[in-house]
Amino acid sequence: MKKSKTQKPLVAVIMGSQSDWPTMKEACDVLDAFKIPYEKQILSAHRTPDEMRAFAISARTNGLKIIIAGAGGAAHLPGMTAAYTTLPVIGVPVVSKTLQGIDSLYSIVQMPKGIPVATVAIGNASNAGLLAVQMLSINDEDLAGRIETFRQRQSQDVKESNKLLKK
Ligand code: RP5
Repeated sequence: MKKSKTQKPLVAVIMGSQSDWPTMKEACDVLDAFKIPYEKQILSAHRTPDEMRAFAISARTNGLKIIIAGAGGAAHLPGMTAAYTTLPVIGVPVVSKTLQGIDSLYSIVQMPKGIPVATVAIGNASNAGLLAVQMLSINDEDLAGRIETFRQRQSQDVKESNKLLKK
């Protein structure tokens, strides 16, 4: 599957601040590697709450399938976005300056029953990208095959590392 600029985004990568971009870029890198059309933008639950709400409310009708949301500190963006849409939201706790992302993790992972956010490890936006790709592969055999190839290469890399270790 070729990604072209005219393809409608299936995934949205949103983040609370420009300072989250170095982390969230890793999710975009995975989506690029699997040629998934996506959009990205800064949306803050605190600094731009109206824009965040408008985005989340219209996400499904805009053709999006999955939202990856990253934030740090009082990381309310993934949970608030999830409150306004029934699309799956994957939360990325971004490392924070004072509490190293423990605050971000707790803010994102401790959602109340009824409004889930699938939370990845602190700073692991790459896994958020992969999880999104795997969700999309539910209805896409070609994509499922490419994930299988990725997994095989990953296993092969471990085997190669072992060979080097034993030399
Ligand atoms: C959160 O506050 C953002 O997601 C970011 O991780 C954190 C710090 O934001 P900046 O002060 O760097 O803009 O809303």
